[in-house]
This record gives sequence, C-alpha cells and structure tokens, in this order.
Amino acid sequence: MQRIAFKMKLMAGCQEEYKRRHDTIWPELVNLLKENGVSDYSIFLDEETNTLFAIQQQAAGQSSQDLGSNPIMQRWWAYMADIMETRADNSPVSIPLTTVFYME
Ligand code: RM4
Repeated sequence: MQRIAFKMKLMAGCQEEYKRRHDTIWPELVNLLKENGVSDYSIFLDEETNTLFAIQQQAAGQSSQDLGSNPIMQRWWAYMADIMETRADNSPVSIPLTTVFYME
C-alpha cells in the first residue's frame, strides 16, 4: 500500500457544486477506483485559494489520476471540466505532492 497526495484547482465560486457532484459520485466511478486499488480517498478544499488537496491509498501502483484511458473516468473528467482547471483532454491539472512528515 502506498499513500499519495496531489493537488488540483477549483474554479472560483464552484465549491458547493464540486461538493454536490462528489456527494452524488457515480457508483461506477467508485467501483472503477476500487477495482484499481484506490481506497481511503479524501479531497479537502482550501477555501482561500480554491486548491483541492487529495490523498489516497493505492495498492496497484496507480492513482485515480492514472485512470484517464478508462471511458468512465473520461466521462467523469468531462463532467467536471467546467468547474476545474483542466488540460486539453479534460483531465484535471493534478500536481503530485511530496511527503515531508508522517506520524502513525
Ligand atoms: C475529482 C477528480 C479526480 C477523481 C475524483 C473522484 O474531482 O476528477 O480525478 O479521482 O474526482
């Protein structure tokens, strides 16, 4: 198991909508993540900067952000593209973060 973190950027004024869409996350997307070893996945929002901080466990050597070739993830990213900073293929701009402290 490996714990990884990354940040993404939310468009201004979209906090409620971002939370609403994740409160009603598609079951098929949750299944896709679990089938690919992603678990214990949280996303936090820094309301001052609209930075999204994501942390998750990965068991299969790939994170949620590595699943962009899957049609379900492609649909989800297209659905989210109007409220997030994205690349040309709709994938959210995801910046990996480095662990500098851990306490069990
Ligand atoms: C985020 C982002 C990520 C996805 C999660 C479920 O908004 O799109 O790629 O892993 O949702």
